[in-house]
Order: sequence, then structure tokens, then C-alpha cells
Amino acid sequence: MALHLFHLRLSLLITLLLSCSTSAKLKLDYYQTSCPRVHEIISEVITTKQINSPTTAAGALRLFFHDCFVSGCDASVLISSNHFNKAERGAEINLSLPGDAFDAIIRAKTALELQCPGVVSCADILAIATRDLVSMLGGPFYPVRLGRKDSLSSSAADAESNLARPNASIDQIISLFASKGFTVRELVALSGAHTVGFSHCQEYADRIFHFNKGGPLASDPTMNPKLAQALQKACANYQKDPTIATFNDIMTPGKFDNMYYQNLLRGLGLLNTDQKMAADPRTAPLVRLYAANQTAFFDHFSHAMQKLGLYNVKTARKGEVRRRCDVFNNLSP
Ligand code: HEM
Ligand SMILES: *[C@@H]1O[C@H](CO)[C@@H](O)[C@H](O)[C@H]1NC(C)=O
Ligand SMILES: *[C@@H]1O[C@H](CO)[C@@H](O)[C@H](O)[C@H]1NC(C)=O
Ligand SMILES: CC(=O)N[C@H]1CO[C@H](CO)[C@@H](O)[C@@H]1O
Repeated sequence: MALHLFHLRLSLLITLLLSCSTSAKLKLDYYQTSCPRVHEIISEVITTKQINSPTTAAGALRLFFHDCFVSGCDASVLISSNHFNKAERGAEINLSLPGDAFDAIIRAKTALELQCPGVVSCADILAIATRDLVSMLGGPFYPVRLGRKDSLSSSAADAESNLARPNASIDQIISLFASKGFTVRELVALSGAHTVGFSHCQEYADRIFHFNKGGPLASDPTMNPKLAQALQKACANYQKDPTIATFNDIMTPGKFDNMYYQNLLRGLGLLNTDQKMAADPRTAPLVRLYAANQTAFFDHFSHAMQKLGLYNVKTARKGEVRRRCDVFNNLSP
């Protein structure tokens, strides 16, 4: 019995030490000697990419969230599927993860490999690029600690079970975030990411067509009727053309601001989960706070993004620095 207890304590201690050392190993100046120009190189590549393809920023932000929530921020989301393994990217929920964001990371990696080969992890590149792109859109600039290793595995099944869909309830979303140590405040602040980017019609079609088994144009009464009409027009053909997408934030689509929350207060949210956040008593006060005070939103968003960026990171031998972001080193030529 005593031995048992001792064993338990010892393993608890080891777990505590391990989890402390994981975040302690991430440092702002991790590449100071090994790749001193890391920030400039990433920023140059990302800026050019964003100017040529303005959808890159929102894509990268979503990619970063999906990477971190599925088995930690370890670039597992960048791995391509092959005959032997259906990777995270292959998961159905990933179908819409945009190519421009992948391309931006691959380009940054190529540039970095020329200057400091084998040094900068893909997970760190994604974290830095996301921060840079958010601030390029007018959002907050926050510090990004570095030293993440890239994962040694990637699985589509993990993606399905760790991400929420717009038909989830607020209860389900709150528990998903809580299961990863994120508070309701962090959930609401991170959801402000929907102030940029697109959603495909199929993600909200059940709110604008045949709502509650009603007629063809029956729409969700919590959606502003003018928005519902506009979306019904835009999405009229979506079953034939599933690539049709509309702006998440119809007021200031390309700007990272607090308009997402202001929209929710007027019934201008696209996704069911977003709109419900403005009604649920646990989340509504935060929606109102961020709608009224962009500084509070930016503060909380910055903190939550830094925390997201530390979620389940791998250091030391738990991972590798990939030579190519889309393949594990032991499989690359
Ligand atoms: C809380 C649960 C969440 C749900 C159910 C959800 C769901 C979705 C859905 C369905 C889309 C549309 C995808 C498409 O049609 O291509 C989307 C887009 C997006 N999501 Fe979320 N999301 C959630 C949280 C987050 C968080 C926490 C972030 C980032 C911190 C985020 C960032 C984004 C971005 C930036 C886009 C636009 C992507 C683009 O334009 O390429 N989402 N989300
Ligand atoms: C949500 O939608 C997905 C398909 O997009 C479906 O598989 C799932 O069963 C739905 N969940 C709920 C709770 O309705
Ligand atoms: C907005 O939020 C910031 C940061 O939390 C706070 O310092 C400021 O006092 C708030 N402004 C108003 C008008 O409430
Ligand atoms: C952007 C991206 O890589 N999307 C992938 C999502 O999954 C499908 C199905 O495997 C791939 O074909 C896409 O390339």
C-alpha cells in the first residue's frame, strides 16, 4: 500500500515536472543564435503571400486553431495523407482548410531552410505566421514563445473528435474547451476569430433553408431576416456548387476587429454556434463586453492565443524539426 502511494506520488511529481518543463522550454528568443533572422524571414514571405492572396490570414488562423486543438500545436495538421495513413488534413472537417495558408507555411519553411537548415519547426512557423497575419489585418500583436517540435504522427480520427461543428450546443462547446483547460471567457474571446474569413453555405444552410422542417425559405428567427434573404440568394445553388462561401463578418470582412460581437447582438451571425453565444447566459455577457470594448477583446484574445499556442506542445525527443512541413522526416526522400 505504502509502496503504491509512493509510486503514485512519484509519477505525479514526474508529470508535474514534465508539464512545467514543457512550457518553460519555450522561449521568446529560442532561435536567437540558431536562426537570428527567423522573424524577418517569416514576415517577408507571409506579407507577400497575404498581399497576393488576401484569404491567407483567416486560413492560417483557422489552421493554427485546428492544429493546436487536435493533439497540440505540433504541425500535425500540415501532414499530407498517404495510402497508409489518413492524416488530420484528410479529415472531412478539414475539407475546407484553405490551401493558401498551407502554401504560406510551406513557402516560409523553404526560405528558412536556405538560411538555417533543419532548425525552425513547422509548428513554430505556423504560430509566428498566424500572429503576424492577425496583426496585419488590424488585430493585436502578442508575443509568441518558441521551441515547439513537430509531431511524429497525424490522424484524421483525432480531428473529428477534438473539433466542434456549428450544430453543436453551447454546452458541448463549453465542455470541449474545458476538457482542454480553456475557460468560457477564452472560448468567447477565441471565437472572435470569426471576425475574418469565410464559411461555406453548407455550414449554415439549415438556418436559411427549411428551418425547423419549414418551407424552402423558412429561416432561423434568431437570424436577421435581411441577412437570411441575402444568404438565401448567395447560397441558392450551394448543393450543386459546394464551394460557394460567404464572409463570416458581413460588415468588415477583412478587418480583425470586434465587429463579430456587434454582429451577434443584431442577429448577424452566420454559424448557429456563434449566434447562440449571444443568447446563452454563460457567454452573452462576454459577447456584450467585447462588442462594447475592443480593447478588452484584444487583451483577452491575445492572452488566449498565447495559451492556445502552448497547448500540448512537444519538446525535446517528443518530436522533430521536420525538413518538409507536409511529411515526417523518416518518410521524406
Ligand atoms: C467554438 C467552436 C468553433 C466552431 C464550431 C467553428 C466552426 C467554423 C466553421 C464551420 C467555419 C467555416 C469553415 C468553412 O466553411 O470553410 C469556420 C471558419 C473559421 N474559423 Fe472557426 N469555429 C470555432 C472556433 C474557432 C476558433 C477558436 C478559431 C480561432 C482562434 C476559429 C477560426 C476560424 C477562422 C479564422 C475561420 C475562417 C477560415 C477561412 O476563411 O478560411 N474558429 N469555423
Ligand atoms: C452535426 O452534423 C454532422 C454532419 O455535419 C453530423 O454527423 C452530426 O451527427 C451532427 N450532430 C448533431 C448533434 O446533430
Ligand atoms: C475596456 O477594456 C480595457 C481593458 O480591459 C479597460 O482598461 C478599459 O477601462 C475598458 N474601457 C471601458 C470604456 O470600459
Ligand atoms: C487544404 C487541404 O489539404 N485539404 C485537404 C482536406 O482533405 C481532403 C481529402 O483528403 C484533401 O483532398 C484536401 O487536400
